[in-house]
Amino acid sequence: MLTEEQREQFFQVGYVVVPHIYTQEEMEPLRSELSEIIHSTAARLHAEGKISDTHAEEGFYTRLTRLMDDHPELTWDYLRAIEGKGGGGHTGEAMFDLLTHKGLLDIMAQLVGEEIVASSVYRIRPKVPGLERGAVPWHQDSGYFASHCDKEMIVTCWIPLVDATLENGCLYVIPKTHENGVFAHKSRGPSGYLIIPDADLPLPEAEAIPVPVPAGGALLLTNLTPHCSYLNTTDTIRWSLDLRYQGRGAPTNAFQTPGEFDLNAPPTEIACYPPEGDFVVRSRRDPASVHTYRQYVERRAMYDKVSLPVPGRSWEPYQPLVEAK
Ligand SMILES: O=C(O)CCC(=O)C(=O)O
Repeated sequence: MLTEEQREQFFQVGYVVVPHIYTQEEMEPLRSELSEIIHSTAARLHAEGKISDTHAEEGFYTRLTRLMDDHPELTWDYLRAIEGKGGGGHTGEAMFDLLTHKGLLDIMAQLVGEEIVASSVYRIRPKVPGLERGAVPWHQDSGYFASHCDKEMIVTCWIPLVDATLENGCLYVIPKTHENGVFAHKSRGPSGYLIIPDADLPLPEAEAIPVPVPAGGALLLTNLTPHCSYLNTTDTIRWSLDLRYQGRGAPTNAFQTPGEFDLNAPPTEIACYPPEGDFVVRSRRDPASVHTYRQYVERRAMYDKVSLPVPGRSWEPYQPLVEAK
């Protein structure tokens, strides 16, 4: 549970670090699930004649690096396999166990109340040394959500599976800037990230704070807290999860099918991120509404098959400033 001081820091400063949520043993099944995905992807690429060495002798913190070093053009084959197809995300049982971990949900209840919906926007990030996509530019998570949700609280739980340090690419935050709404984001193109350009950052970047987090601990952020991360300069992979939770009062599609999506519905009925399926992880009022593992997998798969628009937000393309000669 959060202390009163930690809870206060979260709401007043926009972030807080909780040093222990998952034990090493609790994280191990997900590591195994991900290792198996890497193994089967490498085996498939080998069978297709695309790679000659599957680096089977390497472990969880180095194997992807070797595979990507050999064949950078296959980077997305691995990333897609790990992240899950389309909007579905990885839906292994170990992932579900971490998403619904009692200790984590007890903390979420302190921030969003006892009726908790897991945002479908959760990610698994293997920040491979030197991988350009590993560096995530300044943004607020609300930059990715529909604008009618800007005033809702959606908590990001950023959880490293290894100690996150300055060297391997921990997150940076800008404290006390989460009460000023959503800053202008720009789009970096179809596969790229959103970015708040330097000139629009609420503080000089130099005043941002790096936030190291021990393995299994969490950095909790509001959806309006600006954050970013830089390249991993070590020789091992910085694995992390980012999970998101909201109260049931915030717009959600946890009780809809993609076929029921209606762009003209009242905003309260349009999920903050409609292309993916939210799911209920705790309800004191209606325990029967909590999605089981099988229901969660079905919901995620259902949304995988469709492509729904995010209403009300279209950011301009990003034009980097070109220095005058
Ligand atoms: O893991 C990272 O490096 C970036 C994560 C992030 O930006 C997020 O969770 O919103």
